[in-house]
Amino acid sequence: MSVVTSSLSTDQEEKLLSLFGHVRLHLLYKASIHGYKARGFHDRCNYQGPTVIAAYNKAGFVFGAYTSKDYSAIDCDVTDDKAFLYSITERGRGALRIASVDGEHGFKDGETGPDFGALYFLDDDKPKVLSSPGIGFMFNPSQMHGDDLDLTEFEVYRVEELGGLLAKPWRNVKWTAERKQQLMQTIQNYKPDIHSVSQAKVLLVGYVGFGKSSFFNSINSIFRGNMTCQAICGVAEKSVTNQFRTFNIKVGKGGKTLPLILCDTMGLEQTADAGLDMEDIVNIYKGHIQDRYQFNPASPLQLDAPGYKKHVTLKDVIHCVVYVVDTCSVSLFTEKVLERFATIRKKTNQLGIPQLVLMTKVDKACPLVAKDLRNVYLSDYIHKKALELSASLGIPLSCVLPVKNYSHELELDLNTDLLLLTAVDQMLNYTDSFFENQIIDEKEGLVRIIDPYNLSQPTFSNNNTRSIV
Ligand SMILES: Nc1nc2c(ncn2[C@@H]2O[C@H](COP(=O)(O)OP(=O)(O)OP(=O)(O)O)[C@@H](O)[C@H]2O)c(=O)[nH]1
Ligand SMILES: [Mg+2]
Repeated sequence: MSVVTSSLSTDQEEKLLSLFGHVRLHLLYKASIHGYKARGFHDRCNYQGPTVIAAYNKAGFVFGAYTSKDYSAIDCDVTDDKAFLYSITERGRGALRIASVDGEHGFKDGETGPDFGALYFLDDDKPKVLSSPGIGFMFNPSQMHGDDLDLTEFEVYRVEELGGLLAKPWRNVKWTAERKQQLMQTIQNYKPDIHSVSQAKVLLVGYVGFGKSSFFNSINSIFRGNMTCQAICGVAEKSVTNQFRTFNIKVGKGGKTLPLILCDTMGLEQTADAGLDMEDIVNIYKGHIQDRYQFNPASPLQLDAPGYKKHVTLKDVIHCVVYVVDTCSVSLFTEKVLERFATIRKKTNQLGIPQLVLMTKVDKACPLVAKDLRNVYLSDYIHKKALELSASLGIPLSCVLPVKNYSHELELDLNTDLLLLTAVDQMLNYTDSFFENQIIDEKEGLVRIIDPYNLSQPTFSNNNTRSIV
């Protein structure tokens, strides 16, 4: 998903949020990117539920309109007793809020730009506002927009209720140092059931900027005991990671290597010719792509290319796939994004690879969680997002793991570590399921093992162990 960022300053955002209860704003439409066109506005903002407009002018005003009703362009007058106009200035201490004159005036829902009567935006598909105080809403024009009707930017946000805290957590976590030690030991002692494989190979897949590289860095930091940044992270229009990386993790500096390899990939993108390609994903799954392979979105790795690893064994293939999703983006998934996930899931299912979902940035998504990470399974909002994600990706809720990655901290934090380690523990459990699925036939102490990739001939072992050579 390409990164379209809000033009609201922190101060402006705070003032705008003060007009509501406990809400989050999701940017749906930004005219400087999507065009000052009524059509573009309706394509992105229709049927989105409650929305708020933020129009900017050179005079330094941010002003607009809130409606609790859908835009739908069906040419009718919409009544809305919750609609209001507002204005924010640098100088003003708070936000000016104007309710409608009759207490129920909303907007005219046609194919034009948003028309609240007193304020009519994107007039004639131009960066302009028509101001007619008295039609539905009454205000002083110099207070509303400083008499400057030319727009420098125009944005529409979905307004999403955050809710409060649930009476009971939907998952139990022991927030103790003992539990952290226990998880670290379990992870260090992990041993795959198949003798020829010594490390679980877990692949992180997700859209640009969702937190894949940060997850590896966070796990690496926990086992190192201090902050690390081996994988490059950041925010950019295109994927910051453009190589395939298979990361080993050591316990302490130069210590024992964990029985886990975290594989970081380039991010997925909306356009077909950009970001990680489906063919490359399959090649990664099958173990054909080597560490540090430089992705080329225009052309997936060919069979005869130098980076292509022809001879692979079960230790080279991916044993567990983790879809990394930014919690803040869950309700903004487009049809295209969902289709892309469905295609990847179908292929992953065909190859019999277990799948989990890592829901990152829970701290950014919910202020109650930002305040205290232990609210993660109590936050109504995070619970709703987990349910929404599970439904839209078609993955059971039990496979959805909310985490907060390290992003700006200088020191480790117990609660952050506990969520991250719980996620890794679950990845190893799922990896076991992958290995267990290799066994299809047991008789008289003989264990027959197959692999979905036909990497080696099915073998028989008569020593009562599950082993493959
Ligand atoms: N607050 C917060 N920020 C996060 C979290 N995870 C990642 N970030 C930030 O999000 C941005 C993107 O993170 P990356 O780890 O680079 O994302 P990525 O999925 O590897 O992105 P690409 O390599 O570009 O595909 C960085 O600025 C991170 O610091 C999180 O859990 N909480
Ligand atoms: Mg990355």
